[in-house]
Amino acid sequence: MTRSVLALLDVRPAHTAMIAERYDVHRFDQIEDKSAFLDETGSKITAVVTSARVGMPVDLMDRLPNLEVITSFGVGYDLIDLEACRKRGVRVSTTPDILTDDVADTAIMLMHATMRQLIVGDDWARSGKWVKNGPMTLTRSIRDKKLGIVGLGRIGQAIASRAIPSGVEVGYFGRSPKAVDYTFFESLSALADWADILMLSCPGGDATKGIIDTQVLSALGSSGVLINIARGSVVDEAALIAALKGKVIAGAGLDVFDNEPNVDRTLAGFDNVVLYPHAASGTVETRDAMGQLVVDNLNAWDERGALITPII
Ligand code: 8YV
Repeated sequence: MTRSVLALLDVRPAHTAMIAERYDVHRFDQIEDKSAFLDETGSKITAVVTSARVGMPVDLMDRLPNLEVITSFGVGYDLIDLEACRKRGVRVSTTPDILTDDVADTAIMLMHATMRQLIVGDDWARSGKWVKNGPMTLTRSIRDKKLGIVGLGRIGQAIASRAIPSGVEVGYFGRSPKAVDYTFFESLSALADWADILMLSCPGGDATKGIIDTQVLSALGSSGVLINIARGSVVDEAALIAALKGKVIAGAGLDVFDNEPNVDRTLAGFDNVVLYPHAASGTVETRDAMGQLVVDNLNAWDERGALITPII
């Protein structure tokens, strides 16, 4: 009996095609009358393919009484209710590790671009301001600065190892101290007060929602910059905008936002903010590897009831 798979999106065309070759795939994002589809076919679905940004709505899971597994494209699982999955005996896989390098590279890129005002400099050279106004304003070196990392997981540690050769000192805040040579801070405010650059690489979800607030931004201070490659939900975006308006902090480099893809227009108006469209893992090489790992997890479940990279 061919397994029926519900794909909530096209993770990668080639990999969706691979899944369709082996399974009876239904592209939920392309079905007009979703409720009628679920009435008729919901009980046949035993696997779901989704992504970090689409997640798995619990009300949809309720319409899939025989769901066994969710294979997600991406490392974040803040949009998958793991407790609801556990209660239903549903297993979950993600695609960790293979995107760590590109995400860490993006974090370093945003850090340099923000500290050295790359976007301002590009405009200065491209627009003729250099001719009209002379040299661009001096920027800040990252050498000898303090990099405070919020969330020293795989990506956070990859960021640290990339930054140290550039002459930064690393400190971090997280659930607990790790066996690393970096300074652990007992509180986020203490880390922000110490840091020149506050780097967000923690998971999204309820536990980290809005933890970067007015108090933390004030602690980071007027020469401090914020870099976010975690989730938009981690930052109180209204507080960030107020801090940028009031020059409470010096700038920000952001890959993730509150209401993606609709970036707040005020945020987009600051020339000391570098914006990137949640593309930290967005390379052909990494997204192909992520797509393949989604396929491999699904096939492993189908063949032997096991997952390669399980979360639960
Ligand atoms: C997504 C991400 O994977 O992996 C994550 O958690 O946030 C991104 O890399 C990508 O945008 C596909 O949803």
